[in-house]
Amino acid sequence: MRGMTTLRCGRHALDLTRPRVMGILNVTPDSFSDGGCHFDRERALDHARRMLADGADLVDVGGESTRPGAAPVDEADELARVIPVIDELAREGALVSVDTMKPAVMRAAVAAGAAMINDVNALRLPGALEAAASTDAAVCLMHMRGAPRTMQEAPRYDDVAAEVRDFLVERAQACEAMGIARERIVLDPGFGFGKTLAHNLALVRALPELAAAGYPVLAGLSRKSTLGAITGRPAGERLAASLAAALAAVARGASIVRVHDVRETVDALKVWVAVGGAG
Ligand code: 9MG
Repeated sequence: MRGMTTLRCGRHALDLTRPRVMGILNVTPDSFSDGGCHFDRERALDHARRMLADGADLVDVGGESTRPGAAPVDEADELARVIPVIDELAREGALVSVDTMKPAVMRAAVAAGAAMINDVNALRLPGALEAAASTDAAVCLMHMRGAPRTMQEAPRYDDVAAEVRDFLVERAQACEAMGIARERIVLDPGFGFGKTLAHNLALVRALPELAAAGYPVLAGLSRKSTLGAITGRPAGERLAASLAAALAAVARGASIVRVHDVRETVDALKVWVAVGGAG
């Protein structure tokens, strides 16, 4: 099936004829690779503005860490972290995504100006599908096996690529049945979410088959432990590995990459596009 060229995100239309960059903004005290350094609201806003100036097409604002082993966050705390940041960035004209699993946070975030809901749980919490359907935001449906606290405890699949693809297509169909237009849906294999190194590598190789399902694909490999396992480097020293991973993902059909290092990723993608992309 032919891929979609425009993603409808509320009042924004994201042209996907070239790869797009989602900058990561963790408004948490415990996020895995930036050590919670954007927990302070003003610093978070400054960092978001920096990423946008560096060429980020959208910013993903999260108030609950999803790193392996992370503990859940109270709804009130999550709202207090993300809503003022989303409100300000949206006022400034940015395309803002909210990274949340909670229906109440989805509704409040979109009311505050978020134009995408990024749910690592693929709208599976009770009320999440309804909450997303009540908005005009795009939805990113990610595959996760288990929950962040336990997901890395010996994950097993018979055929990881087929199982992830089937799950995501089933979730996309559930969205469409609730009235969420196909043009608002993005799929994400969920690198590192209940997957071993071998699973993650198989999923990168299988990105063309996922993209062939006909929905845009988002890939998040930036600084992840898979890259640490390959290179032997800690999270803060995975820039080169993250750039290679982003290029590998777009070369296999990903339309959006979710990254920490926006400026470098934007440059790498400019070169990739200039030389003719996948060829
Ligand atoms: C919140 N979050 C952390 N990693 C992610 C990934 O790979 N994809 C998406 N959509 N969200 C993620």
